[in-house]
Amino acid sequence: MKTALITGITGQDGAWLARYLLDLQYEVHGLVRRASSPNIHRLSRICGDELNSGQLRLNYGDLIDAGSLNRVIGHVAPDELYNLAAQSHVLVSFETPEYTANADGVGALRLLEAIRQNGLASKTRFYQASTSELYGKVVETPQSERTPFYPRSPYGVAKLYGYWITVNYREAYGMHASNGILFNHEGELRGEIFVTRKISKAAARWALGERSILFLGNLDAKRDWGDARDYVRGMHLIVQQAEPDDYVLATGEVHSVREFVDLAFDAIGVKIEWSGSATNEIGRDALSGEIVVKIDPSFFRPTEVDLLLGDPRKALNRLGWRHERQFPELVKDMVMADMARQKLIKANNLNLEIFI
Ligand code: NAP
Ligand code: G4F
Repeated sequence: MKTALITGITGQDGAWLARYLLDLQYEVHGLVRRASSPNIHRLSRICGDELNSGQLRLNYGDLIDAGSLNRVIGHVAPDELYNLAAQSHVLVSFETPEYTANADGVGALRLLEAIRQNGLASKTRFYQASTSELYGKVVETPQSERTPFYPRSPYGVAKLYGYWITVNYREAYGMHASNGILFNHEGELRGEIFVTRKISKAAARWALGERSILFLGNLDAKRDWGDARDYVRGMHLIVQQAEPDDYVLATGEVHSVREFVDLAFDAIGVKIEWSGSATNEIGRDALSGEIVVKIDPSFFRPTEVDLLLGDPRKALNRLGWRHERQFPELVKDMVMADMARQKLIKANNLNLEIFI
């Protein structure tokens, strides 16, 4: 039985990766931060039995606390360490740039050092959650492993350090350390302030009669959106390779935020009619004329990433990885999952914060 340690296990990818590894009979450990309210709702939903049985174990620690990382890594001595923990919101990184650098950049270094200092450099394989945000103001399209980086946010810059320190420890100490350069991936466990989940939740509420206006930022931004469950399968494949390396995981398809809105509302039978431009653009229900979407400039980023489109050919050729779930299906499933959740919340008068 292999042992894996996942940082960021309470997040979207961490929860799906835990599920995936548990199904492969791994013993899974997660690093969690202490929170004043329970924040393991994703794990409880999809790994509840294993949490209870002890096949999934949680350890307190924090990426900005080297001592805690040394202790947990020494105690678990994992065969595989997946570093998924991060302050992962791009706009928030402009509000908390120093913290983001500390957790997302130096955090990766702390983990690599903890592996070394515990004498595990030749045992523990390391996966770093790198990101398409590294390409930022893209210098070519589509973006591959050979495309130069040009990050456009404190988040992107912090992740740049994480990327290179992973490469450096691989080269300097012969560690099995790899980067997955992942393009956006979504699903029903996505955090609610990322644009896809914000839209799927708004569509679900609209369908259930809660007709509040959805305020969004840049509708023209284009992303290469895949399904998170396909991407955690790719993370695992990267770590299983004989030689460590860096891989882009992407769908190779691009869609705008506006298209996401169109499809999400289409899933509930509402056609959106767009009018106006820039900050005055409005999306209405074509049938009733009700306003569904408005622009709120506070969601604009000081420096935007206009377009991300990945070239996943290396992952296909070397790992045999490709995304399976198609974009329209992903959007529809997210809306349906939010509808089911909203219905349950309403029917049982549940506390939203704890349930979601
Ligand atoms: P997420 O849902 O925001 O989860 C982030 C996780 O990191 C949470 O478990 C969070 O814990 C934890 N965390 C944050 N700061 C920490 C700290 N200082 N110490 C320990 N844990 C900390 O993110 P995600 O979407 O699953 O993404 C997973 C990773 O992939 C992230 O590194 C992200 O930057 C990267 N990535 C994501 C995508 C994407 O499209 N999803 C694409 C490329 C790369 P709490 O629950 O306590 O907040
Ligand atoms: O959903 P987003 O916040 O994701 P973003 O910035 O692409 O970052 C995500 O993907 C990265 C991989 O490329 C990860 F590394 C990162 O951790 C995170 O998971 O925004 C997507 C786009 C942006 O261009 C944003 O400006 O949607 C645009 N947008 C328009 N209105 C909005 C909104 N984004 C958010 N969050 N909220 C809005 O109201």
